[in-house]
Amino acid sequence: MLEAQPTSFDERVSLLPFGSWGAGRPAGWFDLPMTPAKVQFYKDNGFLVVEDGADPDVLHGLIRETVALCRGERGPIKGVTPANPNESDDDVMRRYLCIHFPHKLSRVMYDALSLPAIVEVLTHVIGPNVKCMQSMLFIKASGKPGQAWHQDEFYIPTRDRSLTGAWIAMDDATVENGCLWVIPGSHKHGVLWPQHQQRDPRFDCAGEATMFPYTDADAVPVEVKAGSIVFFNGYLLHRSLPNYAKSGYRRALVNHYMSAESLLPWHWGDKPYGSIAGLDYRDIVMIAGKDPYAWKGIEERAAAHVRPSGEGGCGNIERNIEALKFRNMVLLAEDDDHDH
Ligand SMILES: O=C(O)CCC(=O)C(=O)O
Repeated sequence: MLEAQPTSFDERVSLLPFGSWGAGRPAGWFDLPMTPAKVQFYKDNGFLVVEDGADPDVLHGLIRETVALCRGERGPIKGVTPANPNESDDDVMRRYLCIHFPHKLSRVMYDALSLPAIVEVLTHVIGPNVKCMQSMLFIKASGKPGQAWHQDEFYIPTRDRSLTGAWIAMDDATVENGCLWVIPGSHKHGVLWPQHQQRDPRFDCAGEATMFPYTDADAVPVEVKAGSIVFFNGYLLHRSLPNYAKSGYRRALVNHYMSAESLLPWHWGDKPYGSIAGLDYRDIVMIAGKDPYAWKGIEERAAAHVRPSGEGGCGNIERNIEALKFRNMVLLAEDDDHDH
């Protein structure tokens, strides 16, 4: 468990919930529809927030599904121990920091990939044809660590720099409970900064971006109300700090998207392609427009799994293969049971 109190916030930052807002919403907090000025804000800063992007029904559904996934009630998840009936939802949720690919098992999480607010923003900042390749469910109970500075394109390499995250806040996310922090404008260099292995106990991620021309003082907290959606560019430097609150969670469903025109050379280690230029991860969900590569079909390349502690980042090939094998093994065993 981490210490209850943070030690490294600088004096600019209030620990009172939404203390960073000052007199009102900071720049970049918007309603829909999108306008050229909002798109420009995103281009200049690399992020924006849409308040009420997920309505209360959607939020309740996501929270219900989070409990069901953690209890093992939506099917096999590598790393999830099915809960026994006398365990409380809290006891079960506290076991997991992050579950990758929840949309593979939960219809509600799958539907949340294409919430109207997400489609509206992404078709403005990416283009008319948008695909999703990943979802991650952060549960982050009180005491759980954050994620060190990183850029998502370091992990999910698009060919046209179109990677965009949509981070759906399921609880109010505050400085105290470990909201996102971003360095506005840091995406504009178009550079992927090298990663080093970090051992800071505040962070789960093993890797941390280095050598970038900013300091922590350039970062701003992105405190948002539950139901807000934070959109951020795949080159934007961002991190989160631990959940220092005495109780509760900082839950968020984070989905990643890109332009459907770009191939995606991601998780390809198990595929004997001739040239790196042809690599294209096809375990995708189209959320807007047309898929120019529909003729390739869709492949099953990943299964839901718990992110092992200390192995941050947006997944890796070994974990995906293990998760798929685990899921297939459980499903086969269940089939056998039914046959006998
Ligand atoms: O939600 C968090 O704590 C970190 C999320 C993140 O870094 C990401 O989605 O890339």
